[in-house]
Amino acid sequence: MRYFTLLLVSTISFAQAEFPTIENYWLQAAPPNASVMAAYGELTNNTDNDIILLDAYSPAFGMTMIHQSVIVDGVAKMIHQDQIIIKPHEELTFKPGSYHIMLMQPEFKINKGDKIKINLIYKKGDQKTVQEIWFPVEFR
Ligand SMILES: [Cu+2]
Repeated sequence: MRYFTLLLVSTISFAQAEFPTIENYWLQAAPPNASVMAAYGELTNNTDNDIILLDAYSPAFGMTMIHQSVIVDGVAKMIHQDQIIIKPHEELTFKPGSYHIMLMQPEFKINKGDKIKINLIYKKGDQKTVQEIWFPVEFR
């Protein structure tokens, strides 16, 4: 009589946060009393899955949005982005005249040389994940 052992291999999967790498990131210094500022950077998805950027939040500002600047019939407009999908091994570039993180209603005076926290918020399944980045304030 033979006895067989049934080996059950259980695969445990869990939602692991996958973030893009961020390079060359900065918050554009503005004149004193500016009510609107913008932040930029290069996000690269080095994973094998889509990364979905939903939103941004900074405690240093009353309101933060992800925008894309476009020119429609010769008029510059900013379009709010509900989400941006970064495909595997592709890059999303935030730069002047294009995608940007729009920062409104600064809570305090923000100077060149400061570092300002911006949380980038991603969609992962039913959950949201947060990537905390400290953006240097620079004149460029
Ligand atoms: Cu904008």
